[in-house]
Amino acid sequence: MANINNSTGKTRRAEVAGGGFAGLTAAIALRQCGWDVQLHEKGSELRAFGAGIYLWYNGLRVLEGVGALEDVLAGSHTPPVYETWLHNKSVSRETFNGLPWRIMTRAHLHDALVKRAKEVGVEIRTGSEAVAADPDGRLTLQSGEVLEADLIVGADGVGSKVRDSVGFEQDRWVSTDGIIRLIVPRMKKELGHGEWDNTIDMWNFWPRVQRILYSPCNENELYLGLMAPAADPRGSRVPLDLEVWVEMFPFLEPCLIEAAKLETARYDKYATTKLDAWSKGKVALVGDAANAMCPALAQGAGCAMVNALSLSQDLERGSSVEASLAAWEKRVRPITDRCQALSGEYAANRSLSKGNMFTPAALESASYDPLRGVFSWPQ
Ligand code: FAD
Ligand code: 5PR
Repeated sequence: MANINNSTGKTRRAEVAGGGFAGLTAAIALRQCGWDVQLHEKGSELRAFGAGIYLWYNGLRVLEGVGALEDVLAGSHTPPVYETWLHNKSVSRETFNGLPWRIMTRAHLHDALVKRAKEVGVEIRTGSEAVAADPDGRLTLQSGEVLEADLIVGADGVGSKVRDSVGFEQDRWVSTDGIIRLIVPRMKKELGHGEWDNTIDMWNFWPRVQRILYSPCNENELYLGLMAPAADPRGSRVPLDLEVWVEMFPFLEPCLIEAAKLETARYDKYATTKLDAWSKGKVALVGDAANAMCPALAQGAGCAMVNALSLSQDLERGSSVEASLAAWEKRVRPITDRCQALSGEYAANRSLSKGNMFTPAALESASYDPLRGVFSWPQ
């Protein structure tokens, strides 16, 4: 299906900067609508950074829409229960009224999207860094090359050069808590008796603030998020300070020993970005470039993917690219804004430690179905 530019008579063309979850989703969705799409990734290869990721119904529906759901479901996991512990006692066991959700490694999700992008004919350029964009529809690369297009998508993450070159008013801040994220072997046998297929969010405020978010990704891989305040030198140390973590979580020792072996571990603080607008002229921003958020509700990638897919829907409906981008932001941004605000509040107040915090408001964005434009799931 060709998607024709009325003034040039040619198939409409999009240049996408960034090969993360947002850029790949946008590229596939546009391509499926008949656009010619070129995706630029500054890295020398397409790969995912980080450890594990949660996707909820919204993200899973996007995957269905872009034709990558089957690949993602194979080799990922839905825990029977999302448990919260406070000082090693269970305070809640949530199942979200049957709302579909899934945990996977980031590499697994990324591989599926890359495979699909290639299948549908997205042209992928690695080692290609975008340095500037122009609302008239131009993307400038580090190499000096200038590309003209009907649409420029800035999906180049929280430090977006596309965004900063165009100039948006922005509000950015960084949190006081941070996290070490790792993938380790499940070690099921060594862990012994316990509901180790569950997600378990283990909070401790005494004698120190330390939390482990235990998240099985599949039979073999476990995603661990080890949280401590940035001001705690031992809790935030990488590679891991094994002693301080085993002391607090002795029952996880077999996994923590594996975690401490990982030399490449990083401690990351949470970044939030809020912009006055998501688009200017023919330039649209998606994902962390537009709305990085705290991870408490595990919705950064989910919202990014919904917004990337929705962009292609509004471009199908609208008259000009500029008008479609404005309509897109008006339609989907309130969902992301509410999610970002609540996620930030939860992170600041460490609210998840209370348990039963996945209220209908907290699950609003997670329950959005971008294919039908409604907040409901099959029950
Ligand atoms: P990125 O993943 O940052 O991708 C940007 C890509 O662009 C990269 O490949 C980069 O190399 C490339 N790039 C950068 N600059 C340029 C340039 N100038 N030119 C070309 N390419 C460029 N979300 C969830 O949905 N579920 C979760 O469970 C979850 N957990 C999280 C846990 C933590 C601790 C954090 C911090 C975030 C979490 N998130 C989660 C949020 C999620 O990780 C992000 O929102 C999501 O990855 C953003 O994707 P993106 O494609 O916008 O950006
Ligand atoms: N949920 C998830 C997550 O990865 C984090 C948080 C909540 C899935 C951070 O790693 O509260 O920070 C959180």
